[in-house]
Amino acid sequence: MMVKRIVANSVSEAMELVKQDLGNDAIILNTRQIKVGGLFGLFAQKKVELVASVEEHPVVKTVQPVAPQASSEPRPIKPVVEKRALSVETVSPKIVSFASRRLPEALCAYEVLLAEPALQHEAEALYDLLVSTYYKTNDLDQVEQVFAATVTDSIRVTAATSRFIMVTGPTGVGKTTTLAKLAAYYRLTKQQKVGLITTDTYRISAVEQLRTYADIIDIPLRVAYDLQEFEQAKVDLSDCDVILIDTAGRNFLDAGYVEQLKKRHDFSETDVFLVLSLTSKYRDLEQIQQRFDQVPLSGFIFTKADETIDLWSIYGLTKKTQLPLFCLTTGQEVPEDIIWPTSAEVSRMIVERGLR
Ligand SMILES: Nc1nc2c(ncn2[C@@H]2O[C@H](COP(=O)(O)OP(=O)(O)OP(=O)(O)O)[C@@H](O)[C@H]2O)c(=O)[nH]1
Ligand SMILES: [Mg+2]
Repeated sequence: MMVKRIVANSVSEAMELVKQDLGNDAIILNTRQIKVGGLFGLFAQKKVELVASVEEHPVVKTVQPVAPQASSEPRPIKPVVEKRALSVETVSPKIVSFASRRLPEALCAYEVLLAEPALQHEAEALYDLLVSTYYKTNDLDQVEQVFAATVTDSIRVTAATSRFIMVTGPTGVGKTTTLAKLAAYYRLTKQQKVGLITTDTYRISAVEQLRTYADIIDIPLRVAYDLQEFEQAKVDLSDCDVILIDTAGRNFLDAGYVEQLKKRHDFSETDVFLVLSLTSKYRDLEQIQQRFDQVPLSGFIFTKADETIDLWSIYGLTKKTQLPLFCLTTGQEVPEDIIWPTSAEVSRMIVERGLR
């Protein structure tokens, strides 16, 4: 491997020199800003030092037939191997690898991000974006901005537009707690008439948990043990502006139940949000999303953002499913630990947490 150190006025100028000297196959091992010249640290010029390498392949030259010499013995024709001069300092290269490709060392903070399971389908495109932006601008702040803007473009957010809001999702992710936060938001902040229905009657404590919140917020709660009672509960709450429905995750994994529910409830007037915990592994979340896809989903609620620094599942799942984000929950406190970020805000959270 031939390694070369180049000092130039800018990264783009250095890149051009690398291309000229080592060709298009050269790999950038390291870049850094250096100061050249000056006296006692004064008047030094800012330069860019770039270290690049290329695999050394012998260059085989076509050899012209040699005219026969005076001697009678014919000379064997040998290929001439031209060795390229190694007019460089030997350096110990710092390589940041991403799969078979390398990121410039200045971008090493992104290496962890690109290895994220939630980014696996996008990693190559994001890699190209990072490297080209870095070499174009030589400015890490701009790289971060362009990266965040790409993430922003992929995340849609939505407001709930229907009178019925139903939460579904696996056990223990925070469905009931989130529903209580939503109830408080619509009742106290938006001053709307709110009703609660729970169809999660598998555990006594589940009903009691919601009843406690309903009492504190001072809103009516109906408990529906079957689909008939569910229909009656809707009639009872017909004067409410918003009706929030808690469910038991297991019901939505039962195809028979979902078929019956679809016959008795008009989903076109319901926003169904899949509640997922950000503490779960991305691959598990992908599977859960597919299993809960039996009713038309309006979007995601992601919970427990306070318990992880890794928010990439939001990006991965919203991009993959094209479903929007409704809200994020950030702690156990009802009603305060819930936010409705814009696409830009949530992408900033994702990128900043990933890079710090
Ligand atoms: N740290 C943290 N904990 C949360 C958050 N949301 C809910 N929890 C906690 O998660 C636990 C489960 O919350 P629940 O609301 O009962 O979850 P669920 O999905 O209704 O659970 P099941 O009804 O049993 O399926 C409780 O201890 C909540 O306080 C959150 O945003 N952050
Ligand atoms: Mg619950």
